[in-house]
Amino acid sequence: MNPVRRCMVAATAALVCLGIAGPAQADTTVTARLRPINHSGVHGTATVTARDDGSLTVVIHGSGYAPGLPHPQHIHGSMGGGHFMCPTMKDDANGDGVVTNEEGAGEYGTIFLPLTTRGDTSPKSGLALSRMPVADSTGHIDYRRTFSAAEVPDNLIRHLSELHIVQHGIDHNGNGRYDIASLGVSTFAKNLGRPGVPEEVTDPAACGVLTGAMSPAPPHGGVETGGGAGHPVNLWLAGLGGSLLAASALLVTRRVRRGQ
Ligand SMILES: [Cu+2]
Repeated sequence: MNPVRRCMVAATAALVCLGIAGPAQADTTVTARLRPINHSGVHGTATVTARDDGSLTVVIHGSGYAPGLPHPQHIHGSMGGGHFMCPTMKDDANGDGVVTNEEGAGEYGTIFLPLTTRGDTSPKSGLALSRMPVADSTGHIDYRRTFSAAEVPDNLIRHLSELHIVQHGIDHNGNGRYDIASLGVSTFAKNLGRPGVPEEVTDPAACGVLTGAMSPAPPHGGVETGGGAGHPVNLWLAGLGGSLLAASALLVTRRVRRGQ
C-alpha cells in the first residue's frame, strides 16, 4: 500500500475508533478531590462512573488515614440541592474542636450509599466496620467496587453532581484503635440504634464534592489527581479523536507535498 493511502486508512481508522468508543459516551464520570476534615491529614481522589446499565463504579485512592483501622465511607447527599460544600471547622457548632458527623451533615447531608467492600449497600451498612476499607500500615486506602443497578439507590445517578464522598474514622488520641476513652460514644451511631460505638469511628476524616457530570471542569493536574480526571469522559474521547484525525491529515498533506 502506498504511504498516502496508508495514512488515509489511518485517518479512517481513527474515525472507526471513535465509533467503537460510542457506547462509552453514555457513561458519566464525576470526580471529587478528598480533603481533610478535623485535621486528619487525609488527601485523595474519588472517581465515580455511572454506566447506562445503571451500574456504578467507585474508585478511591487516598493517604493519611489512621493506619490499620477500617474507615466507614459513604456517598452523602441532600438531593434537595444547595449543599455543595464540605464541612470546615466553622461547622463545629459546640466549639469542642471536633466536627462530628452530625455537625458535618449540615454540609454533606445524609448517607445515600455506604461504600462497603462487599455485600449489602443499604444505609443499615453505614457503620459495617468489617466491610469497610482498612488503611494499610502507611495509612493508604485503595478502593474499587462496582455496584450493580440493583445496589444503587434509584435517584442517585440523576443527582451525581449534588453528592459528596465522605470518609470517617479518626484516631484522635493516637493509640492505634478506636476507643471510647478518647471522645466517648458516637451519638450519631447511638441514634441509629448502635450504642457503644466510639465517636472516633464516625467523626469525618475526609470529604469531597463530586463534580464534572454536566460542565467540563478544568483538569486538576498532578499525579495525585490522575492528571485531568475532572474531564467528562465523552469530552476527553472527542478531544483524543480530534487529535488523531488532525495528526493523520497532517501526515497525508506532508507526504503528498513530498510526492510520496
Ligand atoms: Cu458518611
